[in-house]
Amino acid sequence: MAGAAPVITAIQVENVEFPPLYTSPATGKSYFLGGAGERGLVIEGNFIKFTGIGVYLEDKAVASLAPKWKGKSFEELRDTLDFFRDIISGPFEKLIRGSKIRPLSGPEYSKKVIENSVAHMKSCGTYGDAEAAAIEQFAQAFKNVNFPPGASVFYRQSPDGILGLSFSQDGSIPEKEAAVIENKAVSGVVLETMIGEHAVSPDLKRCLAERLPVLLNAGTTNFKIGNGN
Ligand code: HCC
Repeated sequence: MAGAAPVITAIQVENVEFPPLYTSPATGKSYFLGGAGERGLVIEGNFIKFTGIGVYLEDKAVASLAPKWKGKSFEELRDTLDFFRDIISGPFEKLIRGSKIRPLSGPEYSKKVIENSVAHMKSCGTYGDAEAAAIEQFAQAFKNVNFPPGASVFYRQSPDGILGLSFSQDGSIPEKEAAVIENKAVSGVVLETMIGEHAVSPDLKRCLAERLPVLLNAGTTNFKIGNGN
């Protein structure tokens, strides 16, 4: 039975704020903020934060994940790859927002995402000609993009193997997607590189493992928006 409406809050990652809910003008669907975290790199011994990544899930993700994962502790979820794999490949849409903390060009940013994505697909034998073509389409979409601090890429990963890309100068979702890539392996691999086995943001994994139990245990997506206090 469903309990009280769970409170869902925004998350601040440095200068980037992730709102608790989005309704996409491109799909008309509503998504809630599962978690957010930083992606940094160690440069000359210093950890530099480059991007904030927010993972939004279509409301029906709660019903999909609850049977297997409700009642599990934060630590258990955080340390269970299978939990993250169910988020990555579950039958619901994901909307992933990558926002810049520091300025990056589109090619600089996409090069890193592509390196990790191709390495993952090669390691599990899913990288063939179709995937190479899809990755080329991905690279092209970023070619003329520039990301000042606060600018975002939105990845819409649909469960039928489509990856929609859109760009905005802030945290708003554009009306129109800049590219639509139809490839099952490529559609899921971006989120895999963020929260899978070799995740670029352990901070994001921790955040998902902390927040999702509250929603899974409540068993409803009748959210109440909170202010984090
Ligand atoms: C991924 C997904 C996201 C990122 C990544 C790999 C990301 C990129 C940050 O790296 C970044 C930082 C410094 C650079 C270029 C990109 O958020 O010079 O699989």
